[in-house]
Amino acid sequence: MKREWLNLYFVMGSVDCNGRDPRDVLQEAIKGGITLFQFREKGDGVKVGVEKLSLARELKEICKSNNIPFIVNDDIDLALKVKADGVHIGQEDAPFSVVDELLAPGMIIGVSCHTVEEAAAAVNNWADYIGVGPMYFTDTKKDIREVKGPGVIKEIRNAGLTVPIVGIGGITVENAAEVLAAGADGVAVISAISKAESALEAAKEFIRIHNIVTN
Ligand code: 3NM
Repeated sequence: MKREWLNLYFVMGSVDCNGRDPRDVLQEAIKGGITLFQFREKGDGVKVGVEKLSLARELKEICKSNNIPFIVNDDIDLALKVKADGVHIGQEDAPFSVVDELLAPGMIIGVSCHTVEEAAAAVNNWADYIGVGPMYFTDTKKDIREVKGPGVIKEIRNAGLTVPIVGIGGITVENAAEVLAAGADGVAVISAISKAESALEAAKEFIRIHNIVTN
């Protein structure tokens, strides 16, 4: 995978869009400049079964026609069915060795990590990138770990790990620069884009900040 794909990683499911159509929100976010998309259908009132599959297919098509890689959260079966570009797994999901065996060759594997130890283990298992969080408090995910801030990313970099990293959890245009300055390649966000008045403008602002901090 390309490290630049992590510049602005938009994560979203049907319940994250304040009642808006997730297809419209994704299309706006793409126009605003997101570089990677993850379908994460989690929380109360989510779609299941054929409805989940059909939404995944539609979002995948939107990504494909815009050359944005499409990642599926946690659901390997779904990822394979829609021919996703990759999967993202948490520490509590299926073990890496199991996931790796099920995936098609070349698929991206991202792993959620919360400590230097978890990051080192993910790297040993050939994770393509890691998501480190929660950077800040968030209401979007109910079972978040302790908020440790961007310092964890600094620790991971200081331990010599060069793995592609995105920070996640409570990231907004106000604090994204700190996460990038700590050594992240990019930020992963849900609500700051999915619930923004304009997903397009929000995404544009994140990209502007990324350009300032990394140039
Ligand atoms: N993972 P928002 S925090 C999906 O800490 C997810 O690993 C987290 O949503 C972690 O951008 C989180 O709205 C929710 O805060 C991110």
